[in-house]
Order: sequence, then C-alpha cells, then structure tokens
Amino acid sequence: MISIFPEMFASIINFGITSQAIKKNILKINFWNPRDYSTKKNRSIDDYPYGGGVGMIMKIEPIYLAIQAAKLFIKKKTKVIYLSPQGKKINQENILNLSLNENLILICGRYKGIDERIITNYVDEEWSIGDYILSGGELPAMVLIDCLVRLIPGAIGKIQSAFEDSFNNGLLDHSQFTRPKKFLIHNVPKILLSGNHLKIKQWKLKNSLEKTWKKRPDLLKKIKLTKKERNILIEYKNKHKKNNQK
Ligand code: 4GS
Repeated sequence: MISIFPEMFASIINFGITSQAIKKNILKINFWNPRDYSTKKNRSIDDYPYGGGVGMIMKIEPIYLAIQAAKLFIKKKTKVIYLSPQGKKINQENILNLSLNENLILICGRYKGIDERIITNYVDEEWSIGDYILSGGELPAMVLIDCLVRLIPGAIGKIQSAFEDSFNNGLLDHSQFTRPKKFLIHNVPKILLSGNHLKIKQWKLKNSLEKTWKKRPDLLKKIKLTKKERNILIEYKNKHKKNNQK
C-alpha cells in the first residue's frame, strides 16, 4: 500500500473478515509512505501544478521511490494499481481476475491527483470504484481489499458463500430470511420452511430472476440466461403486466 495516511487502514486491519484474514496469515498489508521518500526537509510530497490551476499535485519522486521500495520488498513481479476516477469502473468480474494476483501494489492518491508520469510509466492498471470524487484513494483501496479478501480460500467460513453471493452468476442474490417465522404480520415465504429442497431451489432461482429484473434490469442485458430462466422471467413479466392493468 502506498499512502500518506496508513493509519486510515485501521478500519479494515482491526475489524471483520479482513482482520481475521490477517490473523490467519492469509492476508498481509504493508505500507510505504511517500513522505518517507520525500527529498524535502519538511517531508512535503505535493507541489503546485505546472501550467497553473487550483489544487496541489502529488510529486513524482516520493511515489516513484515508494513503488521501488515496495517492489524490492516483494521481490516478485507485481502489478501496480492506481485507484482513480479515471480508471475503469470496477465490478465483481474484475475483482475475480485481480484476485488471481498473489501480490498487488496499490497507490492511494490525495489532493488533485498524482503526477501523470507515474501513471504512464509505472502504473499497470487504473481502477475506479465509481463516478464520484473522493478526497483520497485510501477508501477505494480499502474497498478493493475488502472485496479481494473474501475470495481468498479460508477467509470466510464457507467458500460457498463467496460464490453464491450477488453477482457471482450475474444475478442479484435471492431474498434472505431468518427467525422468527412471523414478526408482527410479516411472514417468511412458506416454501422456505417446507424442507422441500427442489421446491426451495426453484423458488430461489425465480426470486433471483424477478429481483434482478425489478431492481437491476441492466444486469440482465449482460448475461446469457438458460431457456428455463428465460421462461421463468417471461411468466413473471406477464403476471406483472396483468397486475398493472387491473
Ligand atoms: C476515486 C474513485 C477517487 C480523486 C482521490 C481526486 C483524490 C480521488 N478513486 N475511485 N483525488 N472514485 N479518487 O475519487 O477511485
């Protein structure tokens, strides 16, 4: 991790799955602070932009030296990633691909960003967590680590859960319920209490498809449905239409 605010990472290091993964020695996060590589007495790492304009830019040298130090420490060929709104918007499929890397070097920018020469010459991939402007790359880096850690074998209780979750088949997860069976007037769908595994499986698929169609129709355009899935959806859409006509 290349960041001038390593303390921010306490929130993933000390809590939840990420903290457990560190304790289990299946995740390790190391820090290189550009300030430690500043050539200035006051440890400054930013400067005014050439050509004028508002805001400060992170200087090339401290980040360059931090990357070199990280690479020297890791010893193996390692991808350098810069988190920025200019990057490709990251999704679960990209995360799955990134999880194939044993090591990653993540650069967290601050201020108006980093000297472009870092990006063109020393960054392998630029990823964004969404179309909005944050004040630093630390939160995006933590988002990325949190997503990646779930895919490390042994990080979550059941490997199944990582793969059955929303998005892993391109559809939203089906609705979930837990005890009690009845709260006030609100009941849990009867099928889920029936113990009929085949019926339950069918219900989950149907629920998943309906939910995706209602809440995230954009996801359906990206995947190829089986004939059975298409028929479930057609039936649901017809029912939906009828109800709307009433
Ligand atoms: C994002 C983002 C971001 C951009 C960092 C302005 C400070 C800031 N990084 N996805 N400089 N969205 N970065 O907003 O990754």
